[in-house]
Amino acid sequence: MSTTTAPRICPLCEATCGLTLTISGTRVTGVRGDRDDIFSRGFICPKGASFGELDADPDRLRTPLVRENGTLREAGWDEAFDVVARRLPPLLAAHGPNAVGVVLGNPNVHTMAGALYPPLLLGALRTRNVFSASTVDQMPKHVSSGLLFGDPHAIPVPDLDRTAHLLMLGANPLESNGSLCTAPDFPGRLKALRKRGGTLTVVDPRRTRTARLADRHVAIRPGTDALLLAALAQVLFAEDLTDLGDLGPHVEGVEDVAAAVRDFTPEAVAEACDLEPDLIRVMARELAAAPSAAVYARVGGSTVAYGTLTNWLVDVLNVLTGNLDRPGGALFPLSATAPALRPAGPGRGFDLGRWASRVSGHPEAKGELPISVIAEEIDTPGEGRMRALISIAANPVLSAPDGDRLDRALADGLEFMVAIDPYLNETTRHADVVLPPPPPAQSAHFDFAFNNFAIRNQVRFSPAAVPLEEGLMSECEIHARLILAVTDQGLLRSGEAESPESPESPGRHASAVDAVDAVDAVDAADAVDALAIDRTLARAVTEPHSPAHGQDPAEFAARLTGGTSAERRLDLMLRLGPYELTLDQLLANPHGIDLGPLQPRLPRGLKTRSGRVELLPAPIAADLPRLRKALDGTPARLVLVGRRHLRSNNSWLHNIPALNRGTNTCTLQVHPDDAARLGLADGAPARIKGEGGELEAPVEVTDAIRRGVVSLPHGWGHDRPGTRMAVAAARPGVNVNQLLDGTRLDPLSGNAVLNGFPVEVSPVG
Ligand SMILES: Nc1nc2c(c(=O)[nH]1)N[C@H]1C(S)=C(S)[C@@H](COP(=O)(O)OP(=O)(O)OC[C@H]3O[C@@H](n4cnc5c(=O)[nH]c(N)nc54)[C@H](O)[C@@H]3O)O[C@H]1N2
Ligand SMILES: Nc1nc2c(c(=O)[nH]1)N[C@H]1C(S)=C(S)[C@@H](COP(=O)(O)OP(=O)(O)OC[C@H]3O[C@@H](n4cnc5c(=O)[nH]c(N)nc54)[C@H](O)[C@@H]3O)O[C@H]1N2
Ligand code: SF4
Ligand SMILES: [Mo]
Repeated sequence: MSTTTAPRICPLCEATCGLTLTISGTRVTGVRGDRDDIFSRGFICPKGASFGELDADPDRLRTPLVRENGTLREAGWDEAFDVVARRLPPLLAAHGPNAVGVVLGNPNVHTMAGALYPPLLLGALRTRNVFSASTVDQMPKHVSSGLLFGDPHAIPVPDLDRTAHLLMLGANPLESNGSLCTAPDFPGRLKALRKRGGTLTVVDPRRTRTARLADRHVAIRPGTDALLLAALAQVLFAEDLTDLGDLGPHVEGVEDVAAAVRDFTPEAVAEACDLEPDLIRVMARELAAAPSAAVYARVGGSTVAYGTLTNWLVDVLNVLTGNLDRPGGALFPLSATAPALRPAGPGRGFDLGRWASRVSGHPEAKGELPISVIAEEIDTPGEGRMRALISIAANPVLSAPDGDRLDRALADGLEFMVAIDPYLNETTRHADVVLPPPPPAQSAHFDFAFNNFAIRNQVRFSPAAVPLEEGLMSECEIHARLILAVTDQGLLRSGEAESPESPESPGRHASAVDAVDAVDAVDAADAVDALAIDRTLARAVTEPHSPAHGQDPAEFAARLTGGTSAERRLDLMLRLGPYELTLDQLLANPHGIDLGPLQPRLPRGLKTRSGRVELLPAPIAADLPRLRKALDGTPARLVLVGRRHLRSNNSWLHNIPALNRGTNTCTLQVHPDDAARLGLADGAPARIKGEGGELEAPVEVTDAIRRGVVSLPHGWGHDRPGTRMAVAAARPGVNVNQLLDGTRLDPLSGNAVLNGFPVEVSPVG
């Protein structure tokens, strides 16, 4: 058997490391970091190293499943899509577009299919019941950016390699490898920051591996980062330390922010945050004095009660210290597939709450409703009830609050469910049709999403490393055929749709498809992609700042190359992008093309109505009184926070033996003083009670967590029947999200509060 190697970008976290796969025949037999990769330079972590095991997981579905008389059985592809075409369109015809919900999970930002097709699906369906992992993750950042910059996809990232001072809140990149900050070898880059004389401050209720690397660890009380950041801003104003630098002329509302944070003095927030006022002053002065600095917050600053305010304050501080949009500060990446930057000038602005969820009236954000409300939209009777669900790469039974209720709703309340997913898990076991994508080595890869968050502009493409196995279907083809099946191969109505966790998504190029004649099933992707290309080009040729401006669309389309129609869409986006690259150029550079360090770009790209950075947007001002109230509240005695482990990936890598062995990581971390107070012994089981339910988990006594806080990781709870993940089921752990009832949301973004919620803990027995 011949042995070859192939480069492949790792799809398992946001770091997007280049891997070198060793391939024997059609199997991945070895993996190492690609030393020639222009961005990752050989870095690899244990997850990337298990790519081969993941690719060959025997529990991976290799044929579609179709429900018959209550049980799932294997079926052919045509049959599976026929079932969808027979069941879903009549439901929509009878009950209207909102009768179907779409839930898009995290891996959609790690596949080409997940970037290219959901915008088309949503545009065709026109349902308001759109949910994604964004509302258990970074929706507060999108809302903050939408309000500040007019563009929810414009997310500044810390200039990790050049900054002199990094203030990091609620992030643990030594385990997560980074998020909304794509930086292969994040640990090495943090060490390099310190080595060049820079300073790192980590704010986290736990002394994480990242905190241990820092110059200063600030063990804040969970959920109070917005207060700390408001106090930092207050000190900057009070001590006359603000200096907006070159950005000054492009910012409005600075005085309004000064007035808005006036009450949040270090003394006022000290008790709520449980931090010394002097420390807060020192932090503010350091931030102002640093030659360059970046403030950066992630999951612990987002999945909290004041998530949008926290994310807004992060960028307010970057602006006030002159660090937004300058080297060494926080800059906007410019990806090779981003639409060409619009020139400076007033834009359309960003609106929230254009509609609301049916049952609880939660406002939409970025076209999505909170993932926490899926269950109630299914199990609450009445006009407009959700009767069908399309689940793509999502496992909300574990990843969203109150999985038990969602589990029941999926089982009893739906008339039809279809899932695109390689596993039969806690969520997909409820589907009537499961459509499994091929293992990753059989798919081409391009990071449409993460290049928008990369700390260096660069671009890399991996063709499929091994050919598609007999009987499997490419995930692009699956998506395209699903679109045709749910629309009954008929009219795909035109319309804009935004895609989740997928900034600069292809949806903005190819948001709409007009009409599809009945197509031969085999050519579904070709037909859908051809329409997407036509649509995109029809618009691009009329746009003055597009590279296609004034050209003949048919001639432009004829130049596109690529082994598949999805790759031709990629080629189109590259050609229309800011660097005017081509897919051929990417293929000629298998280890990537470096496009240089991040560059300042403002005021270009701003889309606010004023054409400036609007520092105190009205919805933020309206939410600040809620934060002010937190100054006087009595903190809960015990709150829970989450954590991630290097060998995990949300709920779905627990089935890989190499990543799920050794000591149990699904433990409840408790500070020794709390353990003594509550009568908890190391290793003994504890009962944890929250608003949504109770759990039992073994106690891990550790002083790495602050007093008054306990921690349990998420993504566990693999003990439900009817799944097909044997390794995970043998070490199930418990689902931390069962402690929540789904009612705690950040009001502006609809993001679930997953950190800093009250619990009671007691010994078992
Ligand atoms: N190994 C691994 N890597 C992953 C993932 C994974 O599951 N496993 N998931 C991927 C995904 S989807 C994402 S979004 C990223 C997330 O990437 P990160 O945000 O870096 O990851 P977390 O480990 O969730 O870090 C959140 C930190 O916030 C702290 N925290 C909790 N509450 C608060 C609070 O109120 N204030 C402050 N200041 N801190 C708080 C927690 O103790 C924790 O250390 O990781 C990605 N990478
Ligand atoms: N308590 C608590 N809850 C959390 C978090 C937390 O920190 N604390 N973190 C939240 C965050 S940041 C996130 S992003 C969400 C994640 O929430 P989800 O996206 O719902 O959960 P995942 O566990 O990532 O599930 C991914 C699903 O995609 C499937 N999958 C894997 N690869 C592919 C593929 O290539 N194609 C397709 N079609 N499917 C694939 C998997 O089998 C699995 O079913 O969880 C959130 N939940
Ligand atoms: S750090 Fe992330 S991208 Fe890099 S090898 Fe590990 S899982 Fe893959
Ligand atoms: Mo996430």
